[in-house]
Amino acid sequence: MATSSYSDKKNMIVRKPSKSFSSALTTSQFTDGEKPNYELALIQHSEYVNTFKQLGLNVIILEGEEEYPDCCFVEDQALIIDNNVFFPITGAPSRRGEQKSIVEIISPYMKSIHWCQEPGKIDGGDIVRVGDTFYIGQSSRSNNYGTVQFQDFLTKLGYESHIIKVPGYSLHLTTLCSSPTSNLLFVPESSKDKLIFENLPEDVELVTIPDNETYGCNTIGVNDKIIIAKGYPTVKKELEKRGHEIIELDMSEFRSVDGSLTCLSLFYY
Ligand code: CIR
Repeated sequence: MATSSYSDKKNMIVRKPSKSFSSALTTSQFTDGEKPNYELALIQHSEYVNTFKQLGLNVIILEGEEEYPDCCFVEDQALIIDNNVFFPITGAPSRRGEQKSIVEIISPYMKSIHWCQEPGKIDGGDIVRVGDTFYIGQSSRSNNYGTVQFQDFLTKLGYESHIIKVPGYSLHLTTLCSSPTSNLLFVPESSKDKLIFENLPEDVELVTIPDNETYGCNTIGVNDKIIIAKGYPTVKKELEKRGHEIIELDMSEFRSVDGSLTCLSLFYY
């Protein structure tokens, strides 16, 4: 999840794809509209989980909920910062029921609990943390009321944050960029001038990636390794050039329904 820092990932919550996964919402941003395969998604999901387990994380695995085809994308349902949680009202009404089980499982571990208020809407997929600066995307899923409420929550926690417009061709901010370490930010070439990262910390290097590798810009840094989606050679090369060890995961089934690496997890410590 894009709100935890590079070093504070110890515990993780994931949810298996549900049997209805092939009906998940999609803009077909990355595909020609083909439906994902549930069985293959389950295999890819278990590889994802095993990777984090091998990296030393304690992983809580929730079962898929059939009435919610998008329920494996837990990132959208809770915005956790230093074990304080802001529960959003997700932008897609069909996904709101997914939150109940997440609230139950996470709340006991949190220092404080906050709730988004109507008419605010915000998805976890619109938050990108770069070091200790947060960028909050306004997108088709996250409106002004929601992003301002979340910004207020961050301010109370002592963090600087900036609202950033997500271009209409992208579902979320995390669909376009990620910060795998506290001083790297990956952005696709043609989105570079559209995403205005105000006050980007001086030690952050912005790495541009060719547009045909946009999906690969979503990465996760954890315990000295960087997890990337399989099939994005420039992303891989740019990270290896900087001395990082890479783990590649096949994400084909999640990609077809706009789901990236970060979308499948929530982290806390
Ligand atoms: C949706 O449209 O809500 C899902 N199919 C994809 C959600 C991806 N989540 C994320 O980027 N955090």
